[in-house]
Amino acid sequence: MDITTPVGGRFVRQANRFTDRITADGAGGFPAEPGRYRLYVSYACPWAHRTLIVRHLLGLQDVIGVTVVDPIRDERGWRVPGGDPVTGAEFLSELYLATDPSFEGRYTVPCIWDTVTGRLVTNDFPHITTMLETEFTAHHREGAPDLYPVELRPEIDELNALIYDTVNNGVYKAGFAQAQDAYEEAVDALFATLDMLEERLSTRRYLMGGRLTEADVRLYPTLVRFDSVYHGHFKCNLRRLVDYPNLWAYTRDLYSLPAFHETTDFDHIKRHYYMTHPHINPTRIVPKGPILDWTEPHTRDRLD
Ligand SMILES: N[C@@H](CCC(=O)N[C@@H](CS)C(=O)NCC(=O)O)C(=O)O
Repeated sequence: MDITTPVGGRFVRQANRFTDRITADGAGGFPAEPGRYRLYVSYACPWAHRTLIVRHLLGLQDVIGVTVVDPIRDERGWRVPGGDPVTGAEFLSELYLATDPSFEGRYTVPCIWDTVTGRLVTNDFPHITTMLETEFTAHHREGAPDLYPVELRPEIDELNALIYDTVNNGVYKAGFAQAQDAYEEAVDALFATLDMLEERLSTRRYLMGGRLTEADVRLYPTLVRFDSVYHGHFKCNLRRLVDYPNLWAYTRDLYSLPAFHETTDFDHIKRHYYMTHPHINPTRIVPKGPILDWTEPHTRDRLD
C-alpha cells in the first residue's frame, strides 16, 4: 500500500507531520543558508519531482544537496542505495525517527533535513517549492525566473488547488480506490479538469499565460507520468495524454527545458509504480511501452 487510508473505498492522503519553515531571516530557527539543508527525493514521486524542477530552475543545486532514494520501496519504506553520504542513513525512516522517535506515519519524500540541528525541518510538500521560491531568493542564480509572482499568487493558488485535488492527487484517488463509485468519481473529475486545461492551453503557452510559474511545475509531474503509469496502472484511461494536442505539446515544451527533462527518469518512474504496489499489480511486471517521442517539435512558441 501507499499512504492510503481507505474511507468508504476512498483514498485519503495522510497529513504532513513536519511543517517548520526555512526562512530568509531565520526567524523560526531555520535560516536559508547554503550547504546547511539536504533534500530527500525519489525520481518516481511527483511531489518530490516538483522540488527538483524548482531547485534546478532557480539554480539552487549547490545551495541544497539532494539524496535520491531507490525507486522500489518495501515495507521498510524508502531505502538510500549505498547509504546517505550526509547522515549515513540506510532508510529514510531513520531520519523521521531521529526527529521524532514516536513518529508512526509513513516516511514520505520529499523532505528536508537540517544538518545543524540534526532533524527534519519539513515534509510539507506543498510548501517546499514556494519556500525555495520565496525564502532562498538571495541564493537564486542570476536571471532566475520568479515562479511565484506576488500579483499572480491568488490565481496560481486557486488553480493549484483544483489541479491538486483532481489531477495530482486525482490519479491516486482513482488508482487506490477500493470501491467502484470512488474510482469513477475520481476519474470523472480528473478528465473534466484535463479537458478544461486542454482548452486553457489552446491560447496560452503556460498555465498563467506567457510565463512559466509554480502552477506549471505542479502540473507537469502528473502529465509526464500519465501515459506511462497512470493510464494503465491507475486505470485513468478515458483518454491518454497524447490524445490531447495542447496538453501533449505543452508537456513536450516543458520537457525540452533541462530543469524538466534532467529530473524526469522514466526508468525510476515505471519501476516504482509497477513494482511497489503489489495490491494493484501482483505480478510486478513492468510494461515495455508506451513509446513516446518527447522530442517531437511542440511549436508552442507560436503562442508567445
Ligand atoms: N508528504 C505527502 C506527499 C508525499 C508523498 O505522498 N510521497 C510518497 C511518494 S509519491 C511517499 O513518499 N510515500 C511513502 C510511503 O507511502 O511509504 C503526503 O504525505 O501525502
